[in-house]
Amino acid sequence: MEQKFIPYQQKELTASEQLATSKAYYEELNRRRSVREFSDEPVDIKVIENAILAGATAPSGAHKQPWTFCVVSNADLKAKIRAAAETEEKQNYSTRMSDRWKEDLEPFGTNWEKPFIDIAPYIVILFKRAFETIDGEKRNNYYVNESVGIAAGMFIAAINNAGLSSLTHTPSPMNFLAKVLERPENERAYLLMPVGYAAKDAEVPDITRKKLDEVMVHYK
Ligand code: IYR
Repeated sequence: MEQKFIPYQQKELTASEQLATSKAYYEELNRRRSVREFSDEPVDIKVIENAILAGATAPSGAHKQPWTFCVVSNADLKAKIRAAAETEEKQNYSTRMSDRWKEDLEPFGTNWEKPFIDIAPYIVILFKRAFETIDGEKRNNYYVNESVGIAAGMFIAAINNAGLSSLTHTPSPMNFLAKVLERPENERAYLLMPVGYAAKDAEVPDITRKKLDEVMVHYK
């Protein structure tokens, strides 16, 4: 297939505008926190739709866009997902996770209970699409984990930008999600993200982020 090319119009900023906007954007993202206590306050579905559109602008291998964002607001489905997630997590915390792992998590106060799945107005389950079936032929997608990871990051940033909170939750194994949501065989659950307002009394651990010189190496 012949791909048509068109001129690209790059946004134009002066050097000082670049400095100011890059700093402001960093500060905006630096306010984001993973939240485990949500309010049940409703959120306009259009905000979620816009955040999904933002996530779905991510670059992807050969532009295959190998993602599906499933949005669950149905209470019965949320209850089913919570029950299945808690069953897996109970196993994780009691037998599957190493002592070192549990020690590392201890400061964050996580456990097998996942009430946020019922409480948050939306649960967004991001599926990666391992392959597409075209004319009855299975075609693998490319760099699926990388592509879907970037889409997740951009979605999370968009949710934060809209004044909402999210949590990246990875109950494992996650295959129950494809079953509960009756996803096609090419889709595998990648991340589960409750989305909504943080509870009024929500607390987050008092953590700091690595300094620039710990995360950046400049080869001049
Ligand atoms: N998936 C479990 C455990 C968990 C693991 C890590 I690493 C975290 O940063 C947080 C939680 C859970 O969601 O509780």
